[in-house]
Amino acid sequence: MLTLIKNGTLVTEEKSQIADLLFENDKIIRIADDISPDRNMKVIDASGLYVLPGGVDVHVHLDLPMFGTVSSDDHYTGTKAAAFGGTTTVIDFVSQDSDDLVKNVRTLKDKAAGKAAVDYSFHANITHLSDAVEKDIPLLVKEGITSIKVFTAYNNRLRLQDGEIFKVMRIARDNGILTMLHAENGDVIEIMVNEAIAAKHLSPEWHAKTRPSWGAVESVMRASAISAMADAPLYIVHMNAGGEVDMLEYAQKHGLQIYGETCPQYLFFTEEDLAKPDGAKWICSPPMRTQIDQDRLWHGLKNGIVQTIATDHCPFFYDGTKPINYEGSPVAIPGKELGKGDFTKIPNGLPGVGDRMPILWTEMVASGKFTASEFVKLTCSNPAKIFGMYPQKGTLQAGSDADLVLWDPKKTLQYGVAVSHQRTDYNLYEGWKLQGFPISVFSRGELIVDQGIWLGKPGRGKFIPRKTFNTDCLG
Ligand code: DUC
Ligand code: ZN
Ligand code: ZN
Repeated sequence: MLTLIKNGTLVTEEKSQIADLLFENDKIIRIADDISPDRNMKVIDASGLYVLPGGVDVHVHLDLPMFGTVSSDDHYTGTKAAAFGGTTTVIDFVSQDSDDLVKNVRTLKDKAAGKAAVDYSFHANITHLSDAVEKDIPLLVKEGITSIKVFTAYNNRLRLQDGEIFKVMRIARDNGILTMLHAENGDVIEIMVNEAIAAKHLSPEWHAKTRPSWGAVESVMRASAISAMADAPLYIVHMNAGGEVDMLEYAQKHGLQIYGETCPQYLFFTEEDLAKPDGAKWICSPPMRTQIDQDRLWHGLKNGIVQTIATDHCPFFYDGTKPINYEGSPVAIPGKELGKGDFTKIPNGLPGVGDRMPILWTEMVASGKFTASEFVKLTCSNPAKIFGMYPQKGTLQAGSDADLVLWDPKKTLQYGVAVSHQRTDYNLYEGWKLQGFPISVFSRGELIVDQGIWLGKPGRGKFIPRKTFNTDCLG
């Protein structure tokens, strides 16, 4: 089956051009100034529309057990929400539930397979190190998994010691695996949380006060130094503090191969949001910071210091005692109310996978601050390149998957929970006025969202085995 998209403005990380794009079944086969339609082709007139590669969100947590509940989007609802927002590939995380890393991966593959509605992959968390685990890390590559995440926070749960991180990075480097870092200072957090509890400082703003940004800054510096000593590449997830950007820039200036990711919540909100009556909605780890931090993150994005914008999508209901209507049925999942009166019991995480592309388009492209190509670079192509999926994902090229978004730059709307499809009862961007929105979304050539109508199905998404890390991935 051939489909011709005519007269759209095609956007890649390099340029925007009015051109025609032809795809056959699941692959783009030709891009040219003028492709003549023939009678075998379905023709779509995209005059006045942008044609973007499907978004690539390399940081989501679907169906993740936490705080005695579970993140409220599973591999179906989360990938459906992604699609509505113009994202057609997501990367979730495999928890180290046992020391058999391959078994953990296969269990999550089985769980996601019947549910995912867009394509997906996984990173593997390494949260406990032993000789057996060290031997298992290289086996991840055969499973199609070429990135692992380590933590300098969550003492006695997820954290590795510095020497262990050093060892993991060397094994990763030798096997073409990219190490990712959750950068916070676990020791300081533990002390400050205990002190806050003792002093009965239990409201949500204490979540940010007990996780100071200096901990994130020193952790980025420490891990950069470890990556230098291990001669291994490093990717810093969910950057939130201006000082992290400073450290990243310092490391990059010293020739280290270090990449950075931030997320919309760190670009648009501050710790003051936690002090609102419904501040629990903004609780995530790391927390949001200050306007100065936001400004430095934007500077990092604009100047190539920070390479990607993902979401850390990990939604919870604000009030999980009250059902919402989801696909015609009532759904209620315990959420932020679990921590009423005690911030340490509020599930950490926010919705975002469906919000990312529309919110960022409005704030970056419609505002005139970034070009459409810069937007595509940060949300599609750089993530695909760094994580071994390019050019299958993240761009428009002959041979790429036909993951396409027809984006209407003139469409205006008031955004919020009624528009987004994330399975939760609130939206952080409630009432925001948006300019520009995805109207049709194709995943591997299949039209899955059309003018607000859902045409996708659970289980149609495929696991994408990823290539090993390429030191030259960003050229
Ligand atoms: N942070 C969150 O807020 N939730 C899930 C995982 C994470 O790193
Ligand atoms: Zn993290
Ligand atoms: Zn995360």
